[in-house]
Amino acid sequence: MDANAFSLKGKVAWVTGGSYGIGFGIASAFATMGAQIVFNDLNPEKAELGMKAYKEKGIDAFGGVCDVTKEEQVQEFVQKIIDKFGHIDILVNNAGIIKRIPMTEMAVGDFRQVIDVDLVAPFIVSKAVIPHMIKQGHGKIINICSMMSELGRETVSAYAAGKGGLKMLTKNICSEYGAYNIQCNGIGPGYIATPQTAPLREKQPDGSMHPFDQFIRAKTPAGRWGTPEDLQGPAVFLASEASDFVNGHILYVDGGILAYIGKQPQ
Ligand code: NAP
Ligand code: GCO
Repeated sequence: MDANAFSLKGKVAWVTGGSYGIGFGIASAFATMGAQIVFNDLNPEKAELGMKAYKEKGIDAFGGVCDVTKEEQVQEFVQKIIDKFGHIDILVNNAGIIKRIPMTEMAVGDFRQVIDVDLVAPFIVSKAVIPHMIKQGHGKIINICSMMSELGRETVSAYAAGKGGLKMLTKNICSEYGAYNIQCNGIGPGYIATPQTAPLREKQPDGSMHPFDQFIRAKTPAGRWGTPEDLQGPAVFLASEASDFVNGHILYVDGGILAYIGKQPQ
């Protein structure tokens, strides 16, 4: 095996929604492996904060504001990347939202907004980037799926539908563009400690653990929440030449949740 199989030297990697959280963790690992980082955020202040955070880690990232649900903004942002760097080698469709509302109480607009960000946006962004990957003869797309690409739970109907759809979009991009040396895979994180899951980990008024916190620790053989750092190795693998014959695969990085019935009550 080539000793540089995991290197990302000379690659341009766009991580959508990469100002913090999982996206920032993955982008930081890509930078360590030599990639030029590009990221966007919906919110100018957060994009600013992201720039600062990358700088503090010594990463010269190219960042900007782009709403990934808006096709025109995405096309303009892709053109900015091509004008600046000439190519986009790696795309991570990371930007995502969740709304935890019982389905029968959920407004259609809320359902649509989650689907827009978690499923339609990866379609929009991939559709804008793939022609450039075809032209250059290679490309890596990594879609950030979820446990909810495989499992349901109360209050997350829109998110599960979006992430389930994202799993199949991943397989379809593999099917349609694998012939152009484009590999499209997913990463399915388990429960990761980021702002998105902060409400599920909040200490109770009496100082005890959030019931969901206890639940997840019992459902995870590792007995802990994951961190963005836990996703870095798998992401580098799927972004590098080491995975050139891996396509349409969802790599679950979940500490064993999907394999485990859950800790029996003591
Ligand atoms: P997060 O902390 O909520 O960060 C999400 C990022 O996406 C933020 O930077 C957010 O920007 C950005 N974003 C949202 N809507 C956007 C839009 N329309 N255009 C551009 N950027 C947008 O989430 P996270 O926990 O890091 O999760 C990242 C991804 O992993 C998501 O797809 C999530 O569904 C998935 N995931 C998370 C977990 C977990 O346990 N945390 C597990 C499995 C999968 P703003 O801050 O400006 O809103
Ligand atoms: C939830 C959580 C999960 C995680 C993640 C699990 O409310 O159940 O937010 O959805 O974000 O997707 O893989």
